[in-house]
Amino acid sequence: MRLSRYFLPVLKETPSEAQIVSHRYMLRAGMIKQASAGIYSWLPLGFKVLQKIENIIHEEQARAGHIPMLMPTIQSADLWRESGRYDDYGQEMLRIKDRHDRDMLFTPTAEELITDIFRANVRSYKDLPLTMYQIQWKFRDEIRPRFGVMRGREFYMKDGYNFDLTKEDALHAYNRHLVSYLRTYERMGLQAIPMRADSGPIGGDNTHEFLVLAETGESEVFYDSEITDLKFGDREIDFDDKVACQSVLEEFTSRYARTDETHDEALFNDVPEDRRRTARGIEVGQIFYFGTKYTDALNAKVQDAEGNEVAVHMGSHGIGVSRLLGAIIEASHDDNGIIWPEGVTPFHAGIINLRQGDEGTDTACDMLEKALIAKGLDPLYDDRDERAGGKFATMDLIGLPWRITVGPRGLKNGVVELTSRRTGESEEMTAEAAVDRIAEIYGV
Ligand code: P5A
Repeated sequence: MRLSRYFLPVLKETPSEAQIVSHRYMLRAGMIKQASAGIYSWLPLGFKVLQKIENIIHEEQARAGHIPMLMPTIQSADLWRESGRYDDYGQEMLRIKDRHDRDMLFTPTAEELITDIFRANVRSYKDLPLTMYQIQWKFRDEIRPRFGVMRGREFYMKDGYNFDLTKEDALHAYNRHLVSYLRTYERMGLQAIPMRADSGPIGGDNTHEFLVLAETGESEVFYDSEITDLKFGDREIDFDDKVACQSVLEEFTSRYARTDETHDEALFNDVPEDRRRTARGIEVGQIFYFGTKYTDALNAKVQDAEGNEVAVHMGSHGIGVSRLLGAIIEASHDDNGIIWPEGVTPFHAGIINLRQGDEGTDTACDMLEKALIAKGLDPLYDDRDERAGGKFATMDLIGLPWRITVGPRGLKNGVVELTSRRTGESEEMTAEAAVDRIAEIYGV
């Protein structure tokens, strides 16, 4: 992509309404624009990162054997009356009337709708286990939407739902989601720590939230510092292996780690004092096992092997997809702007032409751009007729992890400069070597 043809409305001034760094940088880098309180348009750069995040989630869900689908954002109130949550949800639910005066709502979550689909189609234990998920917009009329995409009213969520014959199978689905989420967040360059939490309006006793530690996080968290040494890494796991998934759950949840909703001072005091940490965190996901709460309420039963009608065990599992952009920026930035982890960067590398209009430099940049594209990479070429300082500032702000700088002086010696956004370190090399290095970094 050529920057001269792209839509990147970068702001020079720091927007006064933005109180935290991720919100500031998302506005300044032209990623989002507020449409109304807690509701945003996703401009091309923001949309690109959102899609990268979405793709990682789809790939990891496929790995765990979960099936993608899509449900509507507008739902009838009837199902929610059946489950009893129409009244429970209170003012957070955006209620709408259609032209026939029927009560409708904008979905804050979809346990009822998926259970309705399930009961209409599944009758036998032979069709279980079943886990389906979607990535879809949600609406919660938060009292105080704030911090940009961190606490929106309209937000993008991955929501998955498992249906199992027994509690044991449903707990395996819970563990499978925990493992799959650990992988998902790590691929985005994040450490998200599973912490015991409160289930709120979703229900059930078994629930973990995934928290990214950050000073600007909205949750207060208490944990044993040993937990921050744990990494899932690239270990292979068979998602059908109950014992293997359970042992990952035990590894990642046996140390003390709780949000303020479930914090227990006495238990916390059992952690050696030098390892006790109190901090703040951003909740980027939550998993639940709630048994037969919805299948009982909506009478969703299957026949077991003996022909008995039995209620089905369920859980649901969410990832705050749009919130993740904010969380990643909170975890990875400096004074000059965002530093995208390679896994989610909107463009793989930036090309800066130091002398736009100089024939040799323009040709070298064109060739570099083509060579990167030929490798399957997606570069952003700053071909604007602007001062070098302005180009560097924009590139730093939008946070591409790698930058190739091309100027007449280097070209005279046959080299360009490859710079890491994270370390600031630069290295001179031929354009071919720079392309190879970037291809190697991204594994293409
Ligand atoms: C799990 C999936 C649920 O709704 N039902 C379906 C369950 N869980 S949850 O914890 O309430 O939400 C899942 C994740 O969505 C993100 N999130 C938000 N992101 C931005 N703005 C909001 N207002 C908002 N509310 C929730 C969080 O990351 C949460 O973990």
